[in-house]
Amino acid sequence: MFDKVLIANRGEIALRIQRACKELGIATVAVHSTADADAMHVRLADESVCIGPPTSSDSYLNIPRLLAACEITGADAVHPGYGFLSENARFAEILEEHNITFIGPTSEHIRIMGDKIEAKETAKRLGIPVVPGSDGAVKTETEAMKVAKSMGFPVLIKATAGGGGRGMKVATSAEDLPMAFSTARSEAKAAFGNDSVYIEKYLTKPRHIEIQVFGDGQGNAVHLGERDCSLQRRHQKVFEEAPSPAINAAARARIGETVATAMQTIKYRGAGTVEFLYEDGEFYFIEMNTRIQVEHPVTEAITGIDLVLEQIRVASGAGLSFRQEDIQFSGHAIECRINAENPRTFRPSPGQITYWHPPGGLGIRVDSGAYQGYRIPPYYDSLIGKLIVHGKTRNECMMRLKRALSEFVIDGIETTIPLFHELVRHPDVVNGMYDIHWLEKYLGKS
Ligand code: MV4
Repeated sequence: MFDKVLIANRGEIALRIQRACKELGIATVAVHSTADADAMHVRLADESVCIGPPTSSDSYLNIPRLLAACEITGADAVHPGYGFLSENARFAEILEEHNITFIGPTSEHIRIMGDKIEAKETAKRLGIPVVPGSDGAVKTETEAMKVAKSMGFPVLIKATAGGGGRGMKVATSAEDLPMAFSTARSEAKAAFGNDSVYIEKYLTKPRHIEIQVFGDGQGNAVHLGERDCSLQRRHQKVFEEAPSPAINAAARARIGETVATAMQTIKYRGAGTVEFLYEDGEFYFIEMNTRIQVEHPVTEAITGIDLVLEQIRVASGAGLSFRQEDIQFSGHAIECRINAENPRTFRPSPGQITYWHPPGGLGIRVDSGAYQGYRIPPYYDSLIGKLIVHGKTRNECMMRLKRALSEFVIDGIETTIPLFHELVRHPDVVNGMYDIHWLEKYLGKS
């Protein structure tokens, strides 16, 4: 096992990773920007290194500075968390070149999944169902028109280097296509420095359902069920739950086994998430994330497995501590992302938390780096905490969530808590009847 892990991240996930390290008896190194000197992840770490100014590119994204922090502290592994350098294949490669373990998949798997065409081709070859679409990149408008007409409108033009919803354009009809195609290309070029695009049949009312996977890098791999993350705004997830209200045990086992088998074939290592759109009873692969995700605690709640601890174990070569048949799904879990934002406009609301009272009691978990008196800096994402609630049934989980939300007090800044009070009372949310467009429609109406 590692002696010392450097955590190349901030906020609640840095704390989450520290907790796993502590339980494994591993010393922790926090890195931070000057804006995060008072952050909880710095206070609780065994050691800390200031790596630069607030701007992420000069601190949390700065590879030379992170390497220097590893060298100074003698860390033998790095956990990247989510965001920042977590899906940077070059970072993983550089660490390995310096004999520091990257706690994550191989740089090659990160690279493949970062290229959305390669990811989709890989998925298809492995027997994972994919969205009908072009065979790879589409280079000309003529070709785009041919592909679109053969599968029928509407179609969606996606950036090969995109992901997470950036660089997509819908074409409703043949008249729309030339404009959508050229806009998609120029936006892709501007955003990613790469104008490669591909085309898919546009699914109009899907749910976003993702499968959590785990591999040991030796050909053993399992699935840990799904999370339904359909409630999103501008590609930011807001509310996630497991299991999905839309699928049954048979559908779960079928897609889960397909994905687990695929991960065995490629000898995937560590935690991964395979994202699907789910419409009319069918799953369609869209992308794979090669990192731990924000919403991983809902899977932890229903499986009892510590996913971050397992990432560290696997990276150290200890292997998976469970087999597929050991995984039992129990009850229902929901996560609400508490952002420092106005709950209607979503305008960020950085500043000092003058009062902080998190909820407690059976089935409640709060993952947060915030505390009373903490000043939320304006430089990073506005996630200040996650409320994760577990219950025996979805109904018990919802009742418990309402209760927990009513206990949660955060003063001094605006938060998204009032939005959750509304959502847990809306019949469509109560009944699990929502798709990926539901939340934006709701916010537009109210
Ligand atoms: C789609 C789609 C409909 N049809 N692909 C957006 C994020 C990126 N991961 C893929 N996305 C979508 N791909 C086809 N063929 C609709 C979306 C989409 C979406 C997906 C998941 C969650 C929220 C979304 C919001 C808008 C669009």
